[in-house]
Amino acid sequence: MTDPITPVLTRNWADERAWKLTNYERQGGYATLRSALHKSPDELAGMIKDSQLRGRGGAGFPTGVKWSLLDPDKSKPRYLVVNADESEPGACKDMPLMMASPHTLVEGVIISCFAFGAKHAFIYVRGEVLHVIRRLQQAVMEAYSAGYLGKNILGTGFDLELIVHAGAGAYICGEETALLDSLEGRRGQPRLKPPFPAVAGLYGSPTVINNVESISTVPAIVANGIDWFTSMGVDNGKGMGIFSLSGHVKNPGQVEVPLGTTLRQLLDLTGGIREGHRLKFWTPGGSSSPVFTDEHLDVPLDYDSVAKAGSMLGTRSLQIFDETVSVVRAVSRWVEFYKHESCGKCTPCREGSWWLAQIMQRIEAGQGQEGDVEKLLDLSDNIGGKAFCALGDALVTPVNSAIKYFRDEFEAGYHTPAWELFPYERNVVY
Ligand code: L3W
Repeated sequence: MTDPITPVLTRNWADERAWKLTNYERQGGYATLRSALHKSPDELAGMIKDSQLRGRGGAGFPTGVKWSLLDPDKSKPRYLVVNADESEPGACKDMPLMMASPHTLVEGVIISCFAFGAKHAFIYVRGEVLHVIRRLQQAVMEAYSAGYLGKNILGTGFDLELIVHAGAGAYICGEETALLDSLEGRRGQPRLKPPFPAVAGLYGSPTVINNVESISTVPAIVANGIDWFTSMGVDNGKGMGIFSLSGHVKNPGQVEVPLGTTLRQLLDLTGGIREGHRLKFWTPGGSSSPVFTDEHLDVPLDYDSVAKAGSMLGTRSLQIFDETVSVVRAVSRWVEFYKHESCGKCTPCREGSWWLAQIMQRIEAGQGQEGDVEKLLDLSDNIGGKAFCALGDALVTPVNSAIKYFRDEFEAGYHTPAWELFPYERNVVY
């Protein structure tokens, strides 16, 4: 692999005050918007479809196809909602993107809305990240002052209002329909699909919901063309993506590379596992994805290859754990997280997460009971695919996969606490 680093979205992250409008414009920012507003909306939407850009928020649904599924009835307003509720344990790509380069997202929002005919857009940001909310609000104000937002944008007759909306700190509001409920002022709980938001979304109107990174990629595709974008990545997974590495690596952080790059290559690029230790397990897509091991070091990190290995590519949140970590303890923390974040709407997730957490805690404490592993698997079987939304599947995925690869460690928890098996864990204070 030659020069795999592909700085597109991350290109100006290291620049001084990259987030300021003047600095963004100095780097060519908003030039794409100026040219895009002289193209036809259909041409722009066609470009995104032909680029084969797939959603960067988790599910990987083709972005241009999603736009084309909007209800064609133009009597209702259309909305764009940017899902900036990044809250998955391990996920850290949208927040740095918005901190370093909020105008890339704002420019993407304007071009996208022009392409599919929306006059109102919302960026729904996770409530806990006040610094990101302020940074975005400042960028939006700058864009209004410069005539990129509001009425008659750049004299073209196109109007767009963009609102930054802070959530209240609930993980479930990253699920797109719970996000809509929250945005409408209700308690965030998932809605039944269909109808999909493209038909009946915000206030019952056709709504596109896209992830921050997906929308931020739009200006680059419009500026550089379809061939440029499709020259990166693999079949069915075109372009580049921001991967976050965290945990026991020498250099945690974000790295932007073509889809299909492997963890082995990413570790080579970033300095590898911390000195004197070896990889034990990792997640390809945050805590909602299965636990992978060193068997999976050469799995290309693209949608299809990761699916073949039994996972979703998800948010490309690579959490890396070395041999000092108890897998039981790590999975127990994630299960606790899902129990806390379960919205309570459906029984399998509400009750099941509680039961899973109870069993995980006693195994972690060395007080597991004969048959607990079978109980975990049975419970998982009654939650996965049977919950109202994807949170149920997310909850059981790390449990099932950890048992698959580390069953011995779970069974050792019938008599030995995790912190005795892994002395490093004794120092962990909660
Ligand atoms: C119109 C159809 N639209 C599907 C749309 C649908 C959605 C997208 C994917 O999330 C993972 C999960 C979580 N007409 C359509 C259609 N769509 N068929 O395509 O849909 P789906 O159902 O495959 O996935 P999903 O349930 O939306 C699945 C993760 O995504 N997740 C995402 C969180 C994202 C953030 C973020 O971006 N900041 O927090 C939440 O559940 O892990 O595995 O848009 O409407 N016939």
